[in-house]
Amino acid sequence: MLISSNHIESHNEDLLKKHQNKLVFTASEINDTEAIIQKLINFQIAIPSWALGTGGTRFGRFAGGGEPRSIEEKIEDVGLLHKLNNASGAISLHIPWDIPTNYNSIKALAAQHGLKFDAMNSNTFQDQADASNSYRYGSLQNVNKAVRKQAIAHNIEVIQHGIELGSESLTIWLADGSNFPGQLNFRKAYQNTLESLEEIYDALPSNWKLFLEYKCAEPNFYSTTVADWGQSYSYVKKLGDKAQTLVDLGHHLPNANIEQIVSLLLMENKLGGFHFNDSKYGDDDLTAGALKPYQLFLIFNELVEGMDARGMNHAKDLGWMIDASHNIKDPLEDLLQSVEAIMIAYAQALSVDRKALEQAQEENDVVKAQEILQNAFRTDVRALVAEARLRSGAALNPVALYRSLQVRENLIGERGLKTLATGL
Ligand code: LRH
Ligand code: MN
Repeated sequence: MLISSNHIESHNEDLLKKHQNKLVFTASEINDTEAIIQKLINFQIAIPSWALGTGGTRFGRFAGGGEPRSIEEKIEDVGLLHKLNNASGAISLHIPWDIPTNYNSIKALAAQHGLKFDAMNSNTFQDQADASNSYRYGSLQNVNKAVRKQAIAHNIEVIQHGIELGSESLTIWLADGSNFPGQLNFRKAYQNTLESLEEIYDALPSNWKLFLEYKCAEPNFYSTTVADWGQSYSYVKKLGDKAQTLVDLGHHLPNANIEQIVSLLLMENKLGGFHFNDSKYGDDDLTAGALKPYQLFLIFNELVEGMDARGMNHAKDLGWMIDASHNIKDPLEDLLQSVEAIMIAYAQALSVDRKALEQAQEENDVVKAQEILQNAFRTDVRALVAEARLRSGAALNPVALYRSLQVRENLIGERGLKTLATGL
């Protein structure tokens, strides 16, 4: 299904008056709205290829219908999102869930939808049917050298796919760890993992980055070999400048101060990027900003402060990706909501009066500092995010247009009810 510019224009016409009134009011409340709108226009969030179908849990999966059956249909679905919000200009592939067979036709199709290929993701947490070795007891940490070699070879193969598609980064998330005390020698597991990562690092092209994603638990429930920011940092520090840490918001122990972790990794120039989502209990992979919008704002507040302190380009110098799984929502509506929540948090962080905040902090005026931050969080910036879409030819209200055009119904018509997308 294709969404035309006419669809967008007639949708926007109906909403324009109300939008312009809100924009005028918002511009009267916030300084530098033009600069903020321009930054929002430049800000692109990569969509995970593994989150375009209905995910499930071990207790069940409730398919929604019209799911993409191939990498081509996944690119079309991300193209739909990008047409609606002009903020989803990249797709992040997961190998072997999305092995590109014909690089040129895949690249041409992506370009047709205005999409780039963001970080490639390897998978050494599932055994492939044709694999000679199992990852049952881990991959890069495994006591068995043959298993480690197989996992290293897979990551190098993923880099090759990425080079062909124009990607410039590899995300490695390792399920490796243990379920019981005594099962693993932590020192040897660390050493095996480091030596294996060094071989993968040496295979990176000069302009590539390696993002090492940490996670506190699942699928291992006693130890995880890259369990937190400190362990990921210790690996990427040893590997070299092309290696950085990836922060998945759902991968922390309860009550972790993620915004402080972000601030430190930025200072160390070891922050590579994000997997945005939200959670209440574990790695719930729910819609970004759905449960903890203030935390998402505080993370972007540290990002804007830390990136400006280093003169970094907000849009280009970090990997902005969503990593979610949709059990009951329409995957495309869920992703539109996540992009919106991320854009709102970024716009709120850009509207913080930094000079006043710095002065309040220098004077230990704790109340004033909180007032400044919460004023930004409590300011409705949605008109700025919508204006950025309007100026870049997208929809003022993407979810509303998605529904009024009956996109899901059309996809079900094209693909059927029982289609199953690869991924989570
Ligand atoms: C692990 C993770 C990782 C992906 C997977 C799909 O929980 O966040 O980023 O490889 O989800
Ligand atoms: Mn992730």
